[in-house]
Amino acid sequence: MKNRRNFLKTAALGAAVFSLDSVAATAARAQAKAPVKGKPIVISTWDFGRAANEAAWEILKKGGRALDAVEAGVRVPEADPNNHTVGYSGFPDRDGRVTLDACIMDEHGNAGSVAALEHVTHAISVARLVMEKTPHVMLVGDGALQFALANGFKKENLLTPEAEKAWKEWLKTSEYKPVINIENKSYTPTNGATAFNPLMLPGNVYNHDTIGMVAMDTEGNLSGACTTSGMAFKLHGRVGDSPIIGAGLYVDNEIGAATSTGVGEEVIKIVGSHLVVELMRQGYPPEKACKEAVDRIVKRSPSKAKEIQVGFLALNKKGQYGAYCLQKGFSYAVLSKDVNNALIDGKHHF
Ligand code: SD4
Repeated sequence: MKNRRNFLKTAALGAAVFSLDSVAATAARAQAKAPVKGKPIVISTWDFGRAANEAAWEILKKGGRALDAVEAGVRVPEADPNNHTVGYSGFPDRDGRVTLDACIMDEHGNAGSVAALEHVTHAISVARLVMEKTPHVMLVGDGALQFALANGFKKENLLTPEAEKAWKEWLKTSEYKPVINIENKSYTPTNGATAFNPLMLPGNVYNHDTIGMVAMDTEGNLSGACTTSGMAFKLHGRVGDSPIIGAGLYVDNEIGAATSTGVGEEVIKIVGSHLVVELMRQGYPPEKACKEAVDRIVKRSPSKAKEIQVGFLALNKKGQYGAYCLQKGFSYAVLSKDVNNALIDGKHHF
């Protein structure tokens, strides 16, 4: 009797799982078949996403591959000496070392990533080579550097005088409190992070944040890229969400793509970008999927969520896009035949 009850219970559970699976599969099939309006399209985080989108568009408009577009796109902020949160001239860690995190995914679900990479501006291109030339997904630290050098990248000094000055200023207090909306020049942190605010240093060049970019090409294929110097003055060896497949970026060519920006620790804990894509698989539109991921962070740590920024950005297979973030101030840039590289304010939880 007991065995029969157990059998029935297991069978019922199996049926429930099966039906959930088939709901998701049916929704995915419907999404994959739906006509795509407005492709090609590229979307990316923050206001510097606009310059990055322009570079991506050069490839997309000629019918090029989304993968090439996202790589070319994010290389723009990586090389920008005025951008202190991505690539060259990124803020260093607390030991004065600039360490970069980046990852990339293509339409086949291939993935490549580097973490804590030093001395190479274009971390995204190294990540792409990891994807294309090795049997691995992720290389870190000195191994990533050696791989880059063996593949023709030149060793550079990424620490610019401005970034070094900001680091030395920070050393006076050595207080590690991430500043919300580092791109928002008028923002005054509520978490007491007043002892060092890079935005207040002379020249006010200390703006912006991680770039995450997702794109769909004329073939309807999706790819994504994410690259950053991570949290300013982090512990040496700290890795954020940006190079972690599923956290800072995820692409499923049947469903959609998502990327994130903000305090990576919170994104990693909910495997944020993968969560957004899986929610889209279940039929959530992009903005709603991003909102659900943000809500998950709030639910996990309500008091911390008030003090930090996290933003998600998503594009589905139908060419629909959306974003959601914790705090006011997150913006994203959209470029397609119909949208002229508009900078859009992400809706926010608080
Ligand atoms: C990180 N998500 O390293 C990145 C950096 C970022 O606001 O977006 N900072 O956690």
